[in-house]
Amino acid sequence: AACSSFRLRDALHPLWQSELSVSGGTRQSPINIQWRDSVYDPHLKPLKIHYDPTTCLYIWNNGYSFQVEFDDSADKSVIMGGPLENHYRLKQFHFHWGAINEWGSEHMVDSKVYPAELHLVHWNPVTSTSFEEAIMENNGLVVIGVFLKLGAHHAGLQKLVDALPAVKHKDTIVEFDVFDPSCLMPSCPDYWTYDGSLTTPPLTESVTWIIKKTPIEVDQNQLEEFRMLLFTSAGEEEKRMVDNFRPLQPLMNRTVRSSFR
Ligand code: SG7
Ligand code: ZN
Repeated sequence: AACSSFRLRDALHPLWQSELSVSGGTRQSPINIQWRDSVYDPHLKPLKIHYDPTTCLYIWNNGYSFQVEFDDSADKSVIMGGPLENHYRLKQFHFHWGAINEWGSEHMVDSKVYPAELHLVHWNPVTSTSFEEAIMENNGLVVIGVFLKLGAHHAGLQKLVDALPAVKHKDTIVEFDVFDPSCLMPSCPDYWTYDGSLTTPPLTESVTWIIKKTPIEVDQNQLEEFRMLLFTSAGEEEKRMVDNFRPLQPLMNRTVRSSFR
């Protein structure tokens, strides 16, 4: 029931009206990960994350989500290992969430939806000279997805939540230094990986997705603070920033690999 209702709402949502005209590709995201159809790959290495907290720059409301941006001018905050052939630089992270706890994540696992999903966006500095270039390149980007579920208060997330009132309106931006996003990573190393796309325009099929199996826990108040943000600029009629996720896309001819049995 939740499924059919959010499909309808998505089709009506201003964020996605432009998408109705985008023709379908062959490796679009997000997807429903069917646990039993995923294939264990013993060659998948553990993902290594080295984030330098001093590369964190600022937080902004871009009218889709709130986003934390990093200095990516050198190999300071990088990931490697996992399914990757070289290191990738952290550019930004952002979240997708629902108006209520029953939906909000972009990916699903066995049709289970989480109330929110964190995306850490990285680019390949070996095959591209900039993030903008990497967006257009096959496997130019790696996005790590982490599900958020309702549970205990998350102390690491709270530093972010405390900054949100300052970026309530679209196109507002404030400094946000010295933050290590690895505090938002679940301790369990298990993940799924598949070839996909950006989930917002330009929807380019340039993303290696790494979806962590285990969610992190956040409390109700923290999710409510996400829902206080606005899609709209100061002076406009207020529209709450909620339901900023793309609907599921067909798996087509793809295999989801797992790092775990
Ligand atoms: C959000 O998701 C923003 C976008 C991001 C997009 O709308 O974070 O970032 C910027 C720079 O506007 O697009 C190219 C890019 O990172 C899609 O990212 S996602 O596929 O991980 N959801
Ligand atoms: Zn995203």
